[in-house]
Amino acid sequence: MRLFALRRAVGALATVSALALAAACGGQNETPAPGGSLADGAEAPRAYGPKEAPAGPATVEDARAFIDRVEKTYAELNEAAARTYWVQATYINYDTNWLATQMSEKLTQVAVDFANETKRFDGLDLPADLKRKMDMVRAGITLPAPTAEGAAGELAEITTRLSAVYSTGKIEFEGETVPQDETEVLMRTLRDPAKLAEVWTKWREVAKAMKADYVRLVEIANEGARELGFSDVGEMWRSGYDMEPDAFAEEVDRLWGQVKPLYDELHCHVRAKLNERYGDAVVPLDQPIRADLLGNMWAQSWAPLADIVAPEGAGEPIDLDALLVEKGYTPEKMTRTAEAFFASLGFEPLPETFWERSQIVKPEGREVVCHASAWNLDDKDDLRIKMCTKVNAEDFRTLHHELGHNFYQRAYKEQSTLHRAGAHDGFHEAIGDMIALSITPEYLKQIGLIEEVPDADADLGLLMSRALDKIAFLPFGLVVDKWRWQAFSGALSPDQYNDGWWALRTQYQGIRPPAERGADAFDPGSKYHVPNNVPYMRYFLAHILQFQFYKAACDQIGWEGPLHRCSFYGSKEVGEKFKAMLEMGASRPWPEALEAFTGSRQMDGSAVVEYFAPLMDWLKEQNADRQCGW
Ligand code: X8Z
Ligand code: ZN
Repeated sequence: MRLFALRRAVGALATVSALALAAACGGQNETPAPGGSLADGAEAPRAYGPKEAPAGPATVEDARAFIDRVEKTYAELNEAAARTYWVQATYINYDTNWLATQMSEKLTQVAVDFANETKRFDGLDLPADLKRKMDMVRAGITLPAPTAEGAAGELAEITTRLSAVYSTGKIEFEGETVPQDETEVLMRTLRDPAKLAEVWTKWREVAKAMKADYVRLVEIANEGARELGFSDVGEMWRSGYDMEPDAFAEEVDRLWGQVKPLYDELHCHVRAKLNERYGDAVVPLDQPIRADLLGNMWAQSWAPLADIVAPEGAGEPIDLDALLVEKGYTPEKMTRTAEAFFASLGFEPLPETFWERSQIVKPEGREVVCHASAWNLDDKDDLRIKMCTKVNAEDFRTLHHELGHNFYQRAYKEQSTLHRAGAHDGFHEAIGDMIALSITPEYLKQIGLIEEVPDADADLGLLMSRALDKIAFLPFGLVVDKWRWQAFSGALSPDQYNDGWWALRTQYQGIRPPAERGADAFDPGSKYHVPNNVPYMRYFLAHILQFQFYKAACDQIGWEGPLHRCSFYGSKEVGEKFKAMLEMGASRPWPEALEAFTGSRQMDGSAVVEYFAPLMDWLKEQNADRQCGW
């Protein structure tokens, strides 16, 4: 659910930047509420709205007083909102949906009122810091509503409904009712193309019901964006990066250009190996790859294909899935292991309440949002994750990802309310992933998961596994919001939504649906972040940044070997510098935060290229006689 949101927040949904704090990652989340009576939907949300404008032109002092009021309001609202959304996400039912809808409506109204009030200060020559906060208040709402009576309420109902449809969606497969999170397991483990197509297609039946709501959501939120002076919601989303929105769109294309050659080689090799396995009829060599064959519901990570595409003679790849099971890891032990990595860098351990209050495994007997998220419910120390953890390598990495959000949230808690967020949202998504890049064989030996570090011959296998996860993701990370930007701008009309989605999927990822999609399909809705309104370009940026951070950390420890073998586990020196960047939160433009840790003010894909260089050489040899492309 989530509703509106201000965007700088951490991952997830909504809220005002400021508000945003509570949850990271996708969750429903975050945000604040008016003290008390959550259940009283009729209660005057406008109490938090604009005050009467004072007579005469606004002054810098007025602007400062306004921002103080905004920050104070959000600080108050955050906790009740976060607790409301937490309860709803961990126990979805009629009443918690009702509560979340009320909260969402109020928060949207508050945020939109404040955003509109910033117009009083247009044209004033404000100090840079105040100007930046003013921009955050104006542009930081993920889904604004127009001020018209009833609009925020309608939007809140829609977003709550979309979110619930996704998280409670189920399919019938081989006589069983399969919930959303288990459909993901089927896509990872099945190897029969007919069954894969069945699960893939049935999950997308669930999304069809979202289309009408989504069309209306776009209309309402665009109207809200226009009242605030943006051309549409997509432009608002692109304006949260300390640069012009058009420059941001060019920036992501520049970064994609740096890494695309790697994706093209990987695609070519994977298609050839799938062709060997499934034959020409299922995997023709001159066409995009069938999306359901790639080991993931959305073809966003292909890691489960490691055994099919592994370089021959590169030694047995480390099977982390099997090792975790063999060594008796539980979801809690996996979480404690991830925490221990952060502790090894000098971060304080997580509070006891984290262990008491988190949802680490899926509870029995009630509906929950399984998609992983990380929360700070009181903007102080009430840190939690919400996952439906299974004992496997993917969830082990996701636990590091989520704890990265939690440690970031705690690091910037002393900042002023509007600055309690990532330097930009891609930073927030990159922190835990950067740590997880240090899960090298050497590290696995240090923590007792393996006895012997495989020799260098095994490196190609390791790099292939990583590429199936990280390189395969890159174009997907671009496509989700390229599609939403087009939907919000009107470049795609509602009757073109699905074809436009597949045009982008084919153009960037080189994939196609297993069969023709019907006119009523709404395939973007099959991905959590669309019905939950979590902007997605942050993950593309994070997949670039995490390698940039990782390389900087490896430089700091004086690592001289191949980049992919570096682990900075245990380095207090890296920890100190990393903490310094995290503590900045959103207090400075992001290039300053990046510079503080890496020495560079530019996002840069060259660390990705360096990391995968040995694999790139190998892929080029493999592909030399193949016809690549689609
Ligand atoms: O949504 C997430 C996190 C929460 S912020 C689990 N991720 C994206 C996804 O699952 O699609 C992490 C990687 C990309
Ligand atoms: Zn995240």
